Amino acid sequence: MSTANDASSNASPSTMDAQLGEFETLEQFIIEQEDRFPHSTGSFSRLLRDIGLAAKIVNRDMRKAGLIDIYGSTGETNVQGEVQQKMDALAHREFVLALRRGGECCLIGSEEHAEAIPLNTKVEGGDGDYIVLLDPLDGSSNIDVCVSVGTIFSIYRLPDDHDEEEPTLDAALQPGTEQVAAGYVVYGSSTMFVFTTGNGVHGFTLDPSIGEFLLSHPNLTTPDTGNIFSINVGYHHSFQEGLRNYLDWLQEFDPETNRPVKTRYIGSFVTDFHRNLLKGGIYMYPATQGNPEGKLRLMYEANPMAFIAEQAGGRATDGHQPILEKTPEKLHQRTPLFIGSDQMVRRAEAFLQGEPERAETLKT
Ligand code: P6P
Repeated sequence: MSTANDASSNASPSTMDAQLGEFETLEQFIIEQEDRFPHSTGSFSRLLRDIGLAAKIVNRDMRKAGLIDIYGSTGETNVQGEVQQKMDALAHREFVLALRRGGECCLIGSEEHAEAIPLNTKVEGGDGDYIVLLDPLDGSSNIDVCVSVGTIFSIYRLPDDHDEEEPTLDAALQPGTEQVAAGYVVYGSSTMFVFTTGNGVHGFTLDPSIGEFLLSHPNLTTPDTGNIFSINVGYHHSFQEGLRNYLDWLQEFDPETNRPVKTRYIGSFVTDFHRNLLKGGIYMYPATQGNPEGKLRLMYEANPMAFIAEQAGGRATDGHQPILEKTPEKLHQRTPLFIGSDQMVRRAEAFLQGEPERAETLKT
């Protein structure tokens, strides 16, 4: 089975379209993986199918953003107090519809909805064993200026001691280590679906000509170090001293240790994360004056991306503890986030904890 990476570089565009049987579809891959997924009854495969369907619909509408009325804001503010973009509301609606119709999800937590959304899955004859937490469209303020954005999702099992017919929020408030799957969709120069179930990270590229996500990046791993750091340096005045020292270290001139390190920050977490995952790098959103707990949300941004980062050989921390081990208390709680290449995140931690000398044995 080839992947896009194997495709001949001199192939003409017409032959670059998938030939039947040349690539593995997302659905085929998930079904193949089923025997590696505990308690698999096909329900999980159908759940990922539902998420993939919603992503294709969001992708379709996003690619026409300048032609249909989805630029700009709805005039509402979401539970975060942020102006809701029209595309935020559309994406939220598509994912809720797909999950409700699919019947495998019993509870949704969404950035775009203050409360958890129970689905009467059991009552309507579905399996409904899964909980999905999601940021339907991260970075949506970038849509009006044609900058890549993304969807992030996290999947948990409904705990056995919870009412299947009336699941409540506390069933969703599980530490990141309990995730059964996590993934993101990046709507960029191409549209990719990247996910893990704890057996490595796998990337699928959408072939719009057949409407299928095709396996293009099997067993994705991230370099253990890199030469990119992503942070909004505009908040430098409010960074803690250890972080300022780390940023100064990254920008010192020392060719022997591959410094200065480049900065790349486009204000779209999924896109910054995806680039750093493939090339090596670190994304940081620390506590700031405006966001004293950090800006990124634990349950549907930090946790799913931390699961992916760790499965790809990277690392994710709040500066003091692994993201996945944090005990959640609220659906929309925020956390400081340092995520990416293992050696870069470890060095950041050493500086943040006031022990920069601890980093001397680390790769740059
Ligand atoms: P700032 C988008 O709103 C987002 O949640 C992330 O996608 C992005 O990395 C960050 O916020 C940008 O925030 O404060 O740098 O504009």
